[in-house]
Amino acid sequence: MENVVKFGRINNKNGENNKMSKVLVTSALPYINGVPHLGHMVGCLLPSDIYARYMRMMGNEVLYIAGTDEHGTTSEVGALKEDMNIQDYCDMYHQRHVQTYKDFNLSFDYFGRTSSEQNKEMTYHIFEQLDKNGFIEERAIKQVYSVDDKMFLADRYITGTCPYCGYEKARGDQCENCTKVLEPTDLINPKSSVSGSTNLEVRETKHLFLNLPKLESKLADWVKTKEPFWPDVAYTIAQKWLKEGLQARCITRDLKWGFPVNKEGFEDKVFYVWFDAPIGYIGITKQWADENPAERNWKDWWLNASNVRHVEFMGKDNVPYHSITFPATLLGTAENWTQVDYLKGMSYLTYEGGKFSKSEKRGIFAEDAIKEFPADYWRYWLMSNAPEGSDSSFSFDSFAAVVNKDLNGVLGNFVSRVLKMTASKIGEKIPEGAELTTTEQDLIKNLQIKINDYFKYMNAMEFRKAMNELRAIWVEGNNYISVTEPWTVIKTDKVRAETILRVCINLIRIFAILAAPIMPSVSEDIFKRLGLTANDMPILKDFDVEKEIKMLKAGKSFEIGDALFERITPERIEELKQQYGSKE
Ligand code: B3M
Ligand code: ZN
Repeated sequence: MENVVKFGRINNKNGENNKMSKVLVTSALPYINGVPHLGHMVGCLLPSDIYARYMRMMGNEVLYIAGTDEHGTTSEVGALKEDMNIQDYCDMYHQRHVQTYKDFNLSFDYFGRTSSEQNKEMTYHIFEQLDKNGFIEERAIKQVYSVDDKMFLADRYITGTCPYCGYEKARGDQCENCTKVLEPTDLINPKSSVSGSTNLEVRETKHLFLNLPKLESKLADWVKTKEPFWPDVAYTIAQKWLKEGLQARCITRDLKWGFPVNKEGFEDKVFYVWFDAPIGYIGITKQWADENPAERNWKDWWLNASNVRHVEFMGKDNVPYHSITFPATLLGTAENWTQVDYLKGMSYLTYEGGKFSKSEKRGIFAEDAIKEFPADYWRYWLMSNAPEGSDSSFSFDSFAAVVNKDLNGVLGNFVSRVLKMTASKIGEKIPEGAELTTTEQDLIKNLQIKINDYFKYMNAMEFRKAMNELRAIWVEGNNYISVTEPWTVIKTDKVRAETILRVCINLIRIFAILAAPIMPSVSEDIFKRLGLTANDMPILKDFDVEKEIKMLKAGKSFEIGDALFERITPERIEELKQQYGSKE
């Protein structure tokens, strides 16, 4: 079979180039309740950042947008549990999200909120269009009302005994034990998981539904056009949903926290969180545009926009919303909205073989992670072990092994060895030396192949493979210095030794450039040692090793600096395991 690497819209299956220069990158919007753990980081936030950085370095115009997903029962219940007013609760958590992402060096052009005025405006507009075009219908449904909590309960906030397997903590939407899908009314001895109250009633209430069946054929046609571009996982999920036939979806809720429905007779209800959350990508772009009037208009990215390639990152479970529900919502408006061109769905990260759990104090949360080690250590480990295709597991043993071996042992060691050797044998300046030999020509050839592969995988968002190439590129440096032995050569041929060290220092620069999307701080740090700034960062497109390896010229001074990475000791690993609740 032909080996096709899918490139989003850059190349289709036939390898045809259809490159566009405006790239709109979005990460699934993290729920506001609670703080993100490493699984959230690697599930959409970090890969989207790396892709956005890489696309910028490739010379594209990038808009990278995300924000907190603030509405819904989870927020109401979260605020209730922390005994806070919901607005204060959201403001506080929004700040914590912002701080954490800043600490992790996520390069959003704007990180907004789904609760913003702009998103409200956008949600109302899209709803009105859908209603006008006949895609909204009223239906009466039966829902569980908790008399003591004074609220309708979302299905998952009702627990009871599963009628199929007898599991006592089954939720109203699904039994975790036997995986049967349930209706809350199926549960034996149901109770509210908000207060534990059993004083529950089934009440009939009127709601609004998005008539997906009516949009189905239009949607199916649209999905079909994506076949050459979407990754197989996303395309298969979308096809499966279409094959099973779409159901109308309820887009309103009996809650207080959310956007009040802008339709007569429904003013006491709010839009369902999954209705306004994806619209949030657009609403948040408008927030950005309103605050940065000098930048482009939000419409240049979203409405009747030309040449925009929209790439979305999300956890696998979010794929149906992004490939079916949201695209159908936009199609139903009959307006020309930017739709998703490529969806990257990630699997899950487990913690030492189990689940991350805040309540059980198991797992390392992003806020704590950053206190233990610099962001780049996490960024590198997470992307090298990204749950692509299948789940992956975090363990401190693996983390320490990767930091010690790849970062400290290969990259860090090469940088310090080369700079120290040059400084002590020749001086803290790039040595003069002579012309390159066939040894260097071979090195250039090998590196060019590996670098092309690295770009190929980054384009295709195959991050684990990309990280393998990056590591292999660093190893080339170590191999080169082992084979050429400048420390021996210098005794008999100083000029040749200088040439080798000059090449090595140029390799350090190349390594820093290539690592920049993954480890931006380390990259900057290396640049500083070489007397370079962000302005010296080249555009990666058409990266030519032959040319790049000659960029740093003789006479330019450098600094050795401290070790780039710290070695993690076995004692430290044990401490971390203790502190963050590892099972062992
Ligand atoms: N907040 C679910 C999640 O974080 C949801 C994503 C919304 S994307 C529009 O997994
Ligand atoms: Zn069950």
